[in-house]
Amino acid sequence: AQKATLLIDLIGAPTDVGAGSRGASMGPEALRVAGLREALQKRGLQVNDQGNLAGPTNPWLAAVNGYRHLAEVSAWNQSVHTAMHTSLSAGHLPILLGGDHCLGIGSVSAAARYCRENGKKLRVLWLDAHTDFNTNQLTPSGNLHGMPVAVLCGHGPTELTRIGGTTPAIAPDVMRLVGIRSVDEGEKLFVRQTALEVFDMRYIDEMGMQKTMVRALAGMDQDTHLHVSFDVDFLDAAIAPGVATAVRGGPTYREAQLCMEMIADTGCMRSLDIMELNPALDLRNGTAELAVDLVESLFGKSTLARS
Ligand code: NNH
Ligand code: MN
Ligand code: MN
Ligand code: MN
Repeated sequence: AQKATLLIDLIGAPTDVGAGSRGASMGPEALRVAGLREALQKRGLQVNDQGNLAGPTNPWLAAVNGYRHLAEVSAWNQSVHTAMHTSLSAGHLPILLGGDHCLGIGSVSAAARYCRENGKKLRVLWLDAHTDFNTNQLTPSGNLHGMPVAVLCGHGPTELTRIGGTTPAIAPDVMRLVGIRSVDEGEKLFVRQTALEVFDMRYIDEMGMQKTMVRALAGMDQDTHLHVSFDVDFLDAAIAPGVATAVRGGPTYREAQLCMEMIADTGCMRSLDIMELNPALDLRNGTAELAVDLVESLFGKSTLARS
């Protein structure tokens, strides 16, 4: 019932300024070409494509003080934060079309601020091969797309940690990371010290995706705002080549579908990021089409459900 009245805002953020390879800047257009708007409309949703946000170009410079392109990453995240927060405040469901995953800072902080202002509980599902929990001390690359979870938890440069209005933007216990299989050496210790709730591939292999998602979604109720941050490299490298940091051993097509279907079943998802899609590395836009297919499941498309 709530679905019929939901208005979806598509917000494009065409940048790769936080990544280690160029190309995620083309992600928003590839998702549009793959039919994202039409797929959502077919689910009975109203969709308003806001077009793309503007921001600085990628200067492609070396890291300074352990960060690449900090000023540019900050500018892009400010506009993402404002656009997502404006959409949420209008009662819409924003979908951020990335863009690299550094933009999760602006996006999740907007969801957190909206929850604070409206007395809602926040849950964040971080679907990713990586924990994205590096700091400038720990990072092997200086790329800020490897740091958004740490920044959101208050670990990072103030120009990024304060974007949501409070520092930290979120408590670590609202986060659930699913699909993890690539964590840098220093990052591992920090993840353990922080007691982040991580469902890595070992866990998924042993328990299955069904039990994994029951756990990751446990404790939510009708006052919970669920934000899903979907890094497309969550998916197994063999089915999703269109990402810069593909890692083998990820969720299969069926496991990913089940994950999305179980999120849909909660009825709690109120904001979504689709991140790190890199059309320069994709094959005939197939990874974009796969992402759209999975997003349909996130919005309730399953075999026998009302089409
Ligand atoms: N952990 C690596 C780094 O910090 C890679 C991060 N890349 C990602 N994260 N794509 O999702 O540089
Ligand atoms: Mn990521
Ligand atoms: Mn990743
Ligand atoms: Mn990534």
